[in-house]
Amino acid sequence: MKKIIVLTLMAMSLSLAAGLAAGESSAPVIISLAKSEALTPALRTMGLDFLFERDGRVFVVAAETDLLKLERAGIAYAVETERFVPATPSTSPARQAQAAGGINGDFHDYFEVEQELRALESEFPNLAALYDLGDSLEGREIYGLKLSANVLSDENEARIIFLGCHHAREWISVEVPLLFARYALEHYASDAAIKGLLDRSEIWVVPLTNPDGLEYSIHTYRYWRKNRRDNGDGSFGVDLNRNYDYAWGWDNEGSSPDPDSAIYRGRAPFSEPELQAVRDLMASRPFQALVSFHNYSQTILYPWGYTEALAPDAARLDELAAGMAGRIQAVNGRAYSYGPAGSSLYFTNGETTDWAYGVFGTMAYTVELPPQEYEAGGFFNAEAEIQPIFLENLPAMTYLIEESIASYVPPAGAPGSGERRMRKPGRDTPRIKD
Ligand code: 0X9
Ligand code: ZN
Repeated sequence: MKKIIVLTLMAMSLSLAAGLAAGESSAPVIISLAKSEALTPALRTMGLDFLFERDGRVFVVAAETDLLKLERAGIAYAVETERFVPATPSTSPARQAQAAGGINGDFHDYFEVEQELRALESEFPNLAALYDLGDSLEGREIYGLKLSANVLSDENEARIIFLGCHHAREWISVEVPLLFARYALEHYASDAAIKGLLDRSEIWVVPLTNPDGLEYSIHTYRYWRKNRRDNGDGSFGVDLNRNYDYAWGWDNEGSSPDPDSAIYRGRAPFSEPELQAVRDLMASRPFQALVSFHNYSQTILYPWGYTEALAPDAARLDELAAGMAGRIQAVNGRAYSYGPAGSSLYFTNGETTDWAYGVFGTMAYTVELPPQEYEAGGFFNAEAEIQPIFLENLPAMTYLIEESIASYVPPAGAPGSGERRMRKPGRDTPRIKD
């Protein structure tokens, strides 16, 4: 568990910028500040967008307003932007020009995610069912693909959910859950272990939680993080990983009340329709485990994120995280750190895993995918890395499903009694019918 302490140096990918669009303030810059005991408390209250620490300096993404705050406080900084050109762009210029997949290359955009999910449902009608969980602000669907043997009947089974892309620029976080769905379905017939999982559990894959943001990141501003809420003051976006209703707005360090901030928490918990969709699904049936994929930093984090206090189930959460990290490392040799989120570089409040664990007791994880460091590409994963990153996460995902099945205690009166028969995701979440 103490591994997480090492994470004070990790390249946490909190955000590179809130992004820039017409009507918004000028482009943010990357700055560095000398780290000192005396300075840390002052910096912590400024709601800064931390990137990482290196050689005694803290690197931060700063908007004009942040620079003013620092200047007023008499804190010296150095502008470092030019040192940070993405090392491994997701697509080469030549690839961009010709890519059949468009400027996003092998990464899926909203339309491609939709096509793939529909294809999976029609190829595997007994194992996959597609649900429309709700609409985004701009009217795109939030899709959930349910994977299970006898998928059309509600069985009393352990349940796990894999979520992707709360943050728009974290393209790889779409790919891992999406590729998992195809892998599980294609291997059901030939791989007894996969068959065993789908026979005894229900796996929900929601690869694209923030479709408006992803489209904006692909077509307008690669570093966009939030959704596309018009905040009405010239700024856009709510951080979907700060808008859940658990410890929402706990302090101004773990999230920001400032609409222009990259970690803006929104006007109220669950103000954002993308998260209402996740909330309604999770409230409709119990989930034993959850993984929300992000990048970057090669880290597995578990509650709490809003405080350094340990969660009641910290020992078990840590044991499962260790199990996942070990299985990941065994594949490509890449080490993922793990530990309680609040002991990492920064706090978060109103965040996914705190909510899932705090409200439902779900064993909930944030998996920050590669790379480990900003200089190794940050949010830009090479297309050639998509498969290796998926394949290294696969045994961690199957392990968590297996553990969820093993520790599942069916509720009284079930199975088959009908007393706990699950309902469909609800009135506003009809099953998709072509
Ligand atoms: O800040 C976030 O929402 C997550 N990192 S990211 O760079 N992908 O934005 C981390 C959430 C986990 N919680 C804490 N680190 N406290
Ligand atoms: Zn993220």
